Amino acid sequence: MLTKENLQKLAKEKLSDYHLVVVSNREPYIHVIKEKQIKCIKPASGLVTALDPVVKACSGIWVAHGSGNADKMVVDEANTIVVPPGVDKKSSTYTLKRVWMSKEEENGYYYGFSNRGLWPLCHIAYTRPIFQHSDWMHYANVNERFANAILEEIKGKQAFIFIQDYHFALLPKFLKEKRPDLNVAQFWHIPWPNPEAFRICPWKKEILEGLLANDLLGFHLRYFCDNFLETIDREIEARIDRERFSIFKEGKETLIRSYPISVDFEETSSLASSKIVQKEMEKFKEEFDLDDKFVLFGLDRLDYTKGIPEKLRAFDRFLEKYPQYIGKIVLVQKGTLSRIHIQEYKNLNDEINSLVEKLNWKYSNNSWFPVLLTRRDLNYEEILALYNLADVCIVSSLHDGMNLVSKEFIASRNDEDGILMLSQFAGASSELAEGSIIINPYDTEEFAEKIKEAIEMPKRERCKRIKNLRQVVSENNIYEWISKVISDLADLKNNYK
Ligand code: GDG
Repeated sequence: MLTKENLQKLAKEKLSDYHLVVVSNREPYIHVIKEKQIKCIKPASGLVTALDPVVKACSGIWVAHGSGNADKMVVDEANTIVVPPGVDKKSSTYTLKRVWMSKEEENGYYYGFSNRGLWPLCHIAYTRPIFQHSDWMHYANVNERFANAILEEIKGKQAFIFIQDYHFALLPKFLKEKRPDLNVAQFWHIPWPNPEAFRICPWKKEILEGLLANDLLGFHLRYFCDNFLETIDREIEARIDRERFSIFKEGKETLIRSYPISVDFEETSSLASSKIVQKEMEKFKEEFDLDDKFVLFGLDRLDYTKGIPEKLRAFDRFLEKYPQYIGKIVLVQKGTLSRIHIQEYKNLNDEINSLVEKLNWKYSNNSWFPVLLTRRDLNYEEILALYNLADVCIVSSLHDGMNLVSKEFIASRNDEDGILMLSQFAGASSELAEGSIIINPYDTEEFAEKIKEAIEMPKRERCKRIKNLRQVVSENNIYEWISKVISDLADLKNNYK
């Protein structure tokens, strides 16, 4: 099993004479004003967990949108700050460079083209993408601004640029136009759809050409890589080399590879056994009155791709069919509010509220309610506590690049108990099918039956399943993910020499 320490060594060896630059929309450290003081927050994110130690080991640079309300107050004239704050060893710090944008730009680039356009385009969840010319213009401008910020920071030196996600489809091209010698890789964290779905995008050619400026382009699954190759085949003039799994456009090669992302298994597992998590479990048990009840648990951003209404409908059907469970089971659903400026997300929020209200009205008796929906911010310890209180963790995504919740749940269950119900449309199902209960969230009847199967499964069978799953996740942890990307990047560097 690859550890954080091995990974740091590997990154240092392989990337030593190059600057490592990570680019993402969200920053790894955010400065905010709280109680009249400037505080630095490290957002809970799998990506930050994985990349932070690597960027530290290489004393690299991280370029991201400065979104905190105190971000501007702490940077120097180049808009940079050394992070994490308060650490003075050079080998344990890196430079965070912040890129600014106005509300209007953020609305066009982030809420607009990225999340009203590309997000629904890439997820087959039957939410129609909205393409607006002004959003596209902001998207292109912001991508160019990121390119300029990166070039300014590396100052003509050799560098590996590792770009995260769909917010930056044009960035590789802007970089390569000015610095063709840079090594540029990008990881697309969401699905790549089939060519039929992708072809409606008015700027499809620009997006594909932007992405083909990468030397390496990664997706979670081989299936998404296949879709990407098919899309290229249909939409632009380029040669596809199916043996090398790469694309040649005007003599330039882009390797297409799959790297299934994961979690920090060891850290999650050891934190899950800590006293603080035990305490949180006791608190939740009391607050939610969970003793002697079957607990179903869901943790999702409130996003229409996550299948939350489908989960509620299946639970409704389950209670309808099996009333003997009334009063003996609860569904605890944590829903993190997300992208709430977008109308579809507001509608989803309303739909979920009304479904929960309907279910609770229909089945409640005395002080028991079947659904406990909470939106309050939870820290990771609280999340681990809820994973450990769950008899069943339900991931019912309609379409999901990977889904880290499923892997975190598995990593947290040191007691080797608990069932994962996993949508066949989550990328994670390609690794975790054996051991979890696979569902089709669109099939309410079958979903309801599988809830019954899950809660009635004998303990021996449950243990056998989760043991297998823990083996899979511990072997393919987050450090494996990033080390594979780094090794492939380093091979590219050798090709360039
Ligand atoms: C995208 C792709 C892909 C949630 N609520 C709280 C909280 N979380 C954390 C979870 C988990 C993460 O958020 C959610 O990750 P997912 O992978 O499930 O989903 P997306 O946000 O849609 O991520 C996805 C991922 O990128 C990585 O490539 O797997 O397919 O859509 O880590 O624990 N964390 C805390 N409080 C909360 O209330 N601390």
